[in-house]
Amino acid sequence: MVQKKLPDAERARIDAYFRAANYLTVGQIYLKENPLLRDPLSASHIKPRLLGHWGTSPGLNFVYAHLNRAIRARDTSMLLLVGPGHGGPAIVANAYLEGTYSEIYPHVSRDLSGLTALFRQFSTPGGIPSHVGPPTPGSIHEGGELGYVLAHAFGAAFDNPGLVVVAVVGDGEAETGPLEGSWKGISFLNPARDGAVLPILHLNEYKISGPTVLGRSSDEDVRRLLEGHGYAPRFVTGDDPATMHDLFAATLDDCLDAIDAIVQKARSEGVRERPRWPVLVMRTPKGWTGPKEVDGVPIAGTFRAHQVPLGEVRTNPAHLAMLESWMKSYRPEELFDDKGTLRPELAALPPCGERRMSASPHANGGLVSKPLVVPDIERYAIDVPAPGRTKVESTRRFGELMRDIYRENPRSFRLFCPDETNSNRLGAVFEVENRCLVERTIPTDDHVSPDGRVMEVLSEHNCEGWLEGYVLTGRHGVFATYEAFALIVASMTTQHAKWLEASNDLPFRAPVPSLNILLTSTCWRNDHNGFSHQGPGFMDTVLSKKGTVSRIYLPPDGNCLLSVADHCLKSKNYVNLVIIDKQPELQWLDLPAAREHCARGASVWGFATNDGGQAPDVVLACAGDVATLETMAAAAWLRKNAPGFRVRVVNVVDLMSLASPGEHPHGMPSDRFESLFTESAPVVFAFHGYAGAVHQLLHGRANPSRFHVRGYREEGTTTTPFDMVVLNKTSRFHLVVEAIRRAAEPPPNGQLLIDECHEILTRHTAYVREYLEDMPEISGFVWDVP
Ligand SMILES: Cc1ncc(C[n+]2csc(CCOP(=O)(O)OP(=O)(O)O)c2C)c(N)n1
Ligand SMILES: [Mg+2]
Repeated sequence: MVQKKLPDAERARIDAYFRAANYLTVGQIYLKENPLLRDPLSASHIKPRLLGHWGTSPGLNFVYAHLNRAIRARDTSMLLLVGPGHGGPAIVANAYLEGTYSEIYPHVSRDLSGLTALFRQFSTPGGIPSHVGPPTPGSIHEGGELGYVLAHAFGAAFDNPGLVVVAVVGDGEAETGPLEGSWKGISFLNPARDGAVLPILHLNEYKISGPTVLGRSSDEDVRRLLEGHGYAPRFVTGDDPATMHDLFAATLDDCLDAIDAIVQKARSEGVRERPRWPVLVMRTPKGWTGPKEVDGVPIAGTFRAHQVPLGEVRTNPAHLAMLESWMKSYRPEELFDDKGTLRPELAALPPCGERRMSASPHANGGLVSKPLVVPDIERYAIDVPAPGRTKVESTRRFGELMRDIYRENPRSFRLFCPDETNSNRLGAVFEVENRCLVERTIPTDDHVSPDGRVMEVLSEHNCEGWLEGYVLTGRHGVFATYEAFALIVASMTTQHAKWLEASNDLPFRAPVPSLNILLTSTCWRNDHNGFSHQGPGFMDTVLSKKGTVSRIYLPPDGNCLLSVADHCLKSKNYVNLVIIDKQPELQWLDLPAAREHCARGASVWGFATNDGGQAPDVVLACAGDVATLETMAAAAWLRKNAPGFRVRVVNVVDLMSLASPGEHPHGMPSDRFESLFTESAPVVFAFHGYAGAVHQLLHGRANPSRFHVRGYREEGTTTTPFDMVVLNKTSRFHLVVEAIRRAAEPPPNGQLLIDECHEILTRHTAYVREYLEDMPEISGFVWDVP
């Protein structure tokens, strides 16, 4: 049991600071003027709409004041991530008290007019949102969608050896799947080369209107749970601020001492086993220091404190009086001087400069980011002497590129993957890096070490969250995952995209490296698996995000993948989604042609086109590697069987190039769009994902009803590659039939060809069921058109 006491003067100062933060929190929620209550409070001072969360805020203010003390005492570089990000006014209050807020937003000055602006802007139109978010200095974590705070904290700590990342976890948040899974981060945190993560589990006993599991669990059960996760918990419980200041300060010191000891040991002796990292469990009442009872109903310490405890202050004089006395209970006259400026003895409590958590450069990762060194992709280029003749596993070359990126950027690049690095043909990275695991390893393990930087954890939430934390603090990485299971983190990616969208409007936020997601093991070629592994829907999530941040690439082959990867890895502030399968596939373009094609986003493949530069009878368009293969096979079949039929092949690698320029910055202007797709020719479009995505993008283009899109339509099982495209009516023969049917002038033998296609499809179905593999003329297809 820790018993150390703070000196009286220091305790009083911390308490005053805590009161100041609480005062500013309440003021933000309620007031639009009269910030220091120098006039008697009246209904006209109150905002018409009261929007915000009080309940979690005093706990956050308490933690913040104590972290400040510890930072000063120890000269620690600390980052604070707030899981219950709905406590936005608390974190804004602290950034204001530290001066950072006024440095970034000069109109929110450290005086009466600034206080008025601070209060007025909160949760109001044209102001700031109610949650911690991009506008909040010092934050990399919004905490709007609960569950990711620990994953982000570990991502921020990786390769950041001087940093302590404190992560406040709400007890409601602790009920989420992602949070429960993210305690495992310590099994991947190497104290010799990484920073530390100190979770503060805040048991205020409630979520919105009901109790929490851990809030109602005994200390003993909570202790056992956290010990089972590998931590050494310390408890701080109480509701009397004076006692709590002593207890919390001593316990925090104890935690930070434990972290120092772990780090020092690891750095002098090496890492032999997973350390037992501290975790601080804090039990304080929800809505601590706020109204105890309103209209005979208990508030503080209950779920009713979650949002706005006094709802009728504009209309109910009793409520108004309660608000006034509540705010005055913090004794603002002792905290702010005549001008409305924080008194100097309190302004001296937080650390200075970049040690202020609200001014940490790590929370504005673009400031500390160094450009990624990407070797010349020429080294990995696939030799393509003629298109469509040789098969190569495209992702293997990307793995080789990443191997050398690891070499060139040993402390600022990581690959995150749910244990599919090898299966996704990215295994070249193991030539230079091991899998990271800070647990027992045994001789039969393959490339596993506490020093490894290939982050394999079977949790898409952790992979995504770690990468988000890593890039938001300025480093670089890739998340590679099975296409179908990317949907598990569709919501996280959405939140990250929103973060970037909002950051784009904030000049103080320096651009951060992009979030790169590689989807492989795609729906079309999930050979070992089946229907459950066939789902291209993640693309639709990224498609719906703003053009300023979202990018989707469907490289048709390995050299295009290299070109796209080179671009994505060097880019900033985007969510880059790259989709390509890992299986051996025909290669179409040599590297110079691939570079040119990718730069254009979409182009006519002249070698596959026989329209002689004139209006074609049909355009065969494609996006995605398997879609490209089927399209090319359809073009070849038509060239052989209907030589006079003029076919143009258009390949789309940058999906967003299909959009109108007003919708997406990559959108092609109409003249270029029409130079590819013509104004009126029918277009048969073979697509990697669900057809609706292409239709959505084509909205506003000339004559969009001439586009006939074939894509994945929820048909599938464990079957042959060609059977998959047949089941989804996207096979080369389906494309041929569609082309002939849609053409204004079909070939003279059109009906015969259609009959023949149906006959081949019937034969295919019988063949695969009898021989359990694709017909040789299908699997052996190569581009042999003269
Ligand atoms: C994933 C997710 N589900 C639901 C919500 C709605 N929500 C907002 S706050 C809250 C309660 C949070 O409880 P807790 O984490 O204990 O925070 P605190 O008690 O400190 O407010 C909920 C359920 C959310 N923000 N995110
Ligand atoms: Mg709670």
